[in-house]
Amino acid sequence: MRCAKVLQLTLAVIKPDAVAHPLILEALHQKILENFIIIRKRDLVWRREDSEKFYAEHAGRFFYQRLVEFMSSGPMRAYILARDDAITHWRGMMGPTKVFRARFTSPNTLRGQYGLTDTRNTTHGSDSTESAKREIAFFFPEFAADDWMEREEQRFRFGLVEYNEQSKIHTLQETR
Ligand code: 3AN
Repeated sequence: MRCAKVLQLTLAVIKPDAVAHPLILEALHQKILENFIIIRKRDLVWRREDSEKFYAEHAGRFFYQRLVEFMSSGPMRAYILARDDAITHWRGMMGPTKVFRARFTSPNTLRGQYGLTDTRNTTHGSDSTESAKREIAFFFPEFAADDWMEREEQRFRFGLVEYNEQSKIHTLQETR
């Protein structure tokens, strides 16, 4: 994938409802591959405290307990994704938060296709550059996003990017 515009990073998560189904997980991974450079990928399980911390802004809302329990109920997969306008692009692919609305108004989105309920809605995506930075640090504490933008962004934009079938991420082909 070659891109003339500056690459933006976003955090994408495949939630436990989708990771529980290998075929859905694979379909989502393929959709991501068709649209993004995959910078990092991590499979993980949250403790309840992780879930509470991540969704602290929703504390007190009627769906909070349900959300916190669900997000720590099983394995999920997080990605750092890159492309131009990555945040908006991934959120567009996800579709509306509410699955029944998504099915009706945006049936081709990921939530429209695979979402189960408003809580178990398949994917998460950062909604701004600030939240992308915070959320990338939450899932990938060792990843220095500012350094990546400074040192790697142009190399990924103009270099030869290849997909590694084993690690399921993109890497730069070394130039000799
Ligand atoms: P989004 O994930 O689309 O950015 P947010 O940030 O408003 O949506 O909500 C975070 C998560 O909280 C959603 N992904 C969903 O799992 C859950 N959630 C939001 N609104 C509702 C709702 N009305 N009922 C149940 N769960 C909800």
